[in-house]
Amino acid sequence: MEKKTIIWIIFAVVVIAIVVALAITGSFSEPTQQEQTYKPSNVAAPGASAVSVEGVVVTPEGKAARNDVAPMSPEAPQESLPITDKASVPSEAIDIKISATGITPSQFTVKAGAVTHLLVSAGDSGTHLFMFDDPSLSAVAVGVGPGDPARLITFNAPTKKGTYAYHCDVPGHPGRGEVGKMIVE
Ligand SMILES: [Cu+2]
Repeated sequence: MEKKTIIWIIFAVVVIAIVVALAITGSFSEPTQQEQTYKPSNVAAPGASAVSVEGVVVTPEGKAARNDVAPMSPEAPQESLPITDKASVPSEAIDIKISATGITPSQFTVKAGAVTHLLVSAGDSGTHLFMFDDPSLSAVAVGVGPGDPARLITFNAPTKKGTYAYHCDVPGHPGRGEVGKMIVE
């Protein structure tokens, strides 16, 4: 073998070793962050997930809630009990109404990572299911039936800026305009 070839092989092995070492340390440091516990501080509405003083939406165990799990699973941000008295809802909550004519607002803007409250209700006598298109927000979903009072869900907006589309997941409903987008800036 040529000397040059051997040098290249050694170089490649060293690079691979560094990449593997970085990957291992990365995967070991991540769970530690996930395991961090927070002290629940505020609850926007009974039944909804609490928010810590640091502005992290937490599970009852004080772990950071996850937006990318199945809706209503223990790690997910929880939706509130039906809200009959809207006076108690935080003024910054985004009031989302879903009906056969569409979702209002069809667009809203939030700050990256910020605590976000969505107050979801049906604007007609239909059944609707608010959810985001992106799997990274799969846990942030709220179902409302005919005549149901509004429900509130509190979650941390994505830290990644961009546009996150939402829709009503009842078959046929997106086609009649039950869609919209959340802009994270
Ligand atoms: Cu719908």
